Amino acid sequence: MARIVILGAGIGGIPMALEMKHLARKKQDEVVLISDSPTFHFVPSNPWVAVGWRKPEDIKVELAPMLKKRKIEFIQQKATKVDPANNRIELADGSSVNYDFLVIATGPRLAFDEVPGFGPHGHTQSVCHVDHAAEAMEFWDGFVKDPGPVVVGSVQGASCFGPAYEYAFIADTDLRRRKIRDKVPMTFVTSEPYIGHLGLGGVGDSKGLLESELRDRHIKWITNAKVDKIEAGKMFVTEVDDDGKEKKKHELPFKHCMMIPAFTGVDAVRGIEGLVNPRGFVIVDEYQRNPTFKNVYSVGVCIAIPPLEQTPVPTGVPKTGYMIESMVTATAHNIREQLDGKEPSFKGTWAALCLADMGDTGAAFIAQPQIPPRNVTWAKKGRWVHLAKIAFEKYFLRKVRKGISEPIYERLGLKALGIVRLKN
Ligand code: FAD
Ligand code: DCQ
Repeated sequence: MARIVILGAGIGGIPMALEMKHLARKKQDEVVLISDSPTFHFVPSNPWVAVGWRKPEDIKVELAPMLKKRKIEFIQQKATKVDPANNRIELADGSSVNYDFLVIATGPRLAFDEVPGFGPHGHTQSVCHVDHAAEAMEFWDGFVKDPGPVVVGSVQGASCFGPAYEYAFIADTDLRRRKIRDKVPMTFVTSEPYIGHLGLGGVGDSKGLLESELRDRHIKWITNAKVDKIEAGKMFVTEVDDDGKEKKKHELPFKHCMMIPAFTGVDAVRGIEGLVNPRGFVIVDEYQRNPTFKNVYSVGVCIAIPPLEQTPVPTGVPKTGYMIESMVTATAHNIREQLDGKEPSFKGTWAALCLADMGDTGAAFIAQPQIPPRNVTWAKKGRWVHLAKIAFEKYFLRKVRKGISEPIYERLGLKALGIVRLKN
C-alpha cells in the first residue's frame, strides 16, 4: 500500500487529489490532501471580487464534505517544513505526516517584501489571494466615492502578467459604468519589455491586441519598468532601455494601486538542497518529478521553469490553468506507473491556454509549445471570451463541489482545437 500526499488545495492540488484517487489502486492506496485553508478558491476570479462583481463566498468551496465523499483524507493544517530525506511533512500544530509519494502544489509565496512599501501591508492592493481581493473590494468601495489616479501593473520578477491586464480593464469597465472614468487617470506599469509580452515572448499578436485595448481605454503605459519603492500615494519607477540602462525616472501619484508581485516558493520548501532552486521553486524533470527525491512530484505555480528569454528587467514565465492541469494529469499517471514498478513516462504538454477577461469583453490566448516558434499560436478578442470565462468559472467550481476528476467533454472540446494534456 502507498500513502500519496498532496500538499496544497488550489487550482493544481484539487484536480491532483481527484485524478490521483481515480488512478490509484482502489484498495491499497490512500490519498491525503493537506491545505492551510478549509476552502478552495478559484483564483482567476479574484479581479472580479476586487471590484465587487463577485463576493468572496461566490468563489470559495468548502472542501471537507467533497473530500469525504471521494474518500480522500483531508488535513487542514499549514505545512511548516517538508523533509524529503525522511519522507515527512511537519505541520503547524507540531504533528507530522509521512508519505510514500508527495505532490507539492502550494502555489506561490507573494514576494511583496522585495519592494519597499509594496502590498496589502504597505500602500497597494492585491488580487493574488481571495482575502486580498476582499480587502481590495472594501478599498474600491471608498475609492469610487472619491476617485483619483490609478496605477496597475506587474513589478520586476513577476511572471503572472495576465491578471494585471485583466484588473486594469475590469477597473476601467467598472469606472465607466459608474460614469466616473473621467476622474481617473490610469497608468499601466510593467516589467515586460513590451505590452503583451506576457512572459511568453508574446502570443500571436498579443502586443498589438493589448496596446490597442490600452489606447482605446486611455490607459497610459510604461514598459521595462522597475519599481524602486512605493510610498503612500506615490510610486517611484525606473524605466530602463533595451540594454537595461536607466532611461527615465518616474514618480507616479496614485489614489489606488494594484500591482502583481514576484513569486517565490513557500517557506515550507525553501532552502532544501536538491528539492528547490534559490527562489524556492521545486525542481522537476519532464515527468514533473524531482530529480533528487524520486518520490516527490510538483505541479502548478510552485515549480521551477527557467525564463524563456532574458528581458532588460527580469520577468518569469507564467504558469496558467491549462498548463497546470496538464502537469496534474501527467503526475497522476506517473505515480501510478511508479506504483506498478515502472518508470514514469508521461509528460504534460504545458500548453498555455488562457481566457483573459476585460470586463465587457476578453481575450483568449493559445500557445503551444510555450517557447516560440510554436505549432499553435493564437490570440483573439471578443465578448464571447468574457462569457466563456464566466462559464469556465461556474464549471470549475461545480467540478470542485462535486469532486469530478475529469469529465470526458473537457477532453473532447479541446482535442478538437488540437490541444491535449499529454504528449504521446
Ligand atoms: P494555488 O491555486 O494558489 O493553490 C495553492 C494552495 O496551496 C492554496 O490552497 C494554499 O492555501 C495552499 N498552501 C500554500 N502553502 C501551504 C502550506 N505551507 N501548507 C498547506 N497549504 C499550503 N491562470 C489561468 O489559466 N487563467 C486565469 O484566468 C488566471 N487568472 C489568475 C489570476 C490571478 C489573480 C492569479 C494570481 C493567477 C491567475 N492564473 C490564471 C494563474 C494560475 O492559474 C493561478 O495562480 C492558480 O491559482 C495556480 O494554481 P496552484 O495550484 O499552483 O496554486
Ligand atoms: O484551469 C483553467 C483556468 O483556471 C485556472 C482558467 O482560468 C479561467 C482557464 O482559462 C483553464 C484550463 C483555463 C482555460 C480554459 C479554456 C476553456 C476553453 C474551452 C474551449 C472549448 C472549445 C470547444
